[in-house]
Amino acid sequence: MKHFDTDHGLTFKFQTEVADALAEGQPVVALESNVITHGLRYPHNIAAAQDIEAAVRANGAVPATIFIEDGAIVYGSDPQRLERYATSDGIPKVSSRDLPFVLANRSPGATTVASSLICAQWAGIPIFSSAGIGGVHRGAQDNMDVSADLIQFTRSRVTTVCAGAKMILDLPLTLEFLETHCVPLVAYKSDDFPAFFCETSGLKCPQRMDDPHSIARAINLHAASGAPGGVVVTVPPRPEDAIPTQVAEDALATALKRAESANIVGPGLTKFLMRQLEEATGGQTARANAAVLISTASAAAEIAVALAADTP
Ligand code: PSU
Ligand code: MN
Repeated sequence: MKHFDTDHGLTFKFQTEVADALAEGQPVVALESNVITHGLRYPHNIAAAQDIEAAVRANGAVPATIFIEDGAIVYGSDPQRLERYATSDGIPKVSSRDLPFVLANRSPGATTVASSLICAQWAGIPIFSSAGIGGVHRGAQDNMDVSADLIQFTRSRVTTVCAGAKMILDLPLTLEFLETHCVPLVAYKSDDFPAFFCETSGLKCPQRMDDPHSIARAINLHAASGAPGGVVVTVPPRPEDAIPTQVAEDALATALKRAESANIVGPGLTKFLMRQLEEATGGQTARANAAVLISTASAAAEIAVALAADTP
């Protein structure tokens, strides 16, 4: 591990492999840890985290999973840390606004998309991969539940590669929000805005590109334009991993009713709905989730390789 203290009081700890790759300008892909603590169940979460890292490596980049621990931001996993985060019930989900408090308290935390983007930018990692981004929740017209992930895209100059957003969210409103906030959005080798593990969302992405070098060029031009924030790249699920949309919708209808009667709102809602879907589909959604994580991580690594080669 290599330690760095910044003049501003932040502490970074890098796995040697990550520090070396960054120092040499080699491609690195940042990854979130909330999917380990809150996204998937033990032991599937450990297996998925290892498979995601392997997919990044197989496509030529170095994975940097981000953890908050003992007042520091840690880049890169090791077997002990992975086991600890995967088995702990008490490690909280840390979004962007929670970061200063968790760091100040020196308590452990698992990063969401939003907080991972902040941490990635601090370390100079230009690209981040997640399976599903947070979005505008169903019923947001009344409850205003809009993920901080969407706001963070307008602030951090880091590219996010994802499989769109889960159908538990309101996907048309999520797309509207991204448009209003000028977030550059492009589908990789697809026309659709993907609905995570569903076959299709029925919605189109505003842009399509089929070549990682074209995407790298767009990322560099976005930065050169001086516009704030980062590009969002969507990757469709492989057809063999996708779940029929109606199966997921039926399970969700029940899950949403249960969430309402149990008064589950706010940061715990995503996890509650995911667990309900998993039970209702006999584990189908969790298996699809793991598969989608791998296809997004592979695409992120391809784009990271192009970006490392093409960035002026
Ligand atoms: N989407 C998923 N699974 C997840 C999340 C999103 O399919 O676990 C997590 C991600 O870490 C994402 C966060 O950044 O939930 C968004 O939470 P919220 O909607 O509370 O902002
Ligand atoms: Mn929310």
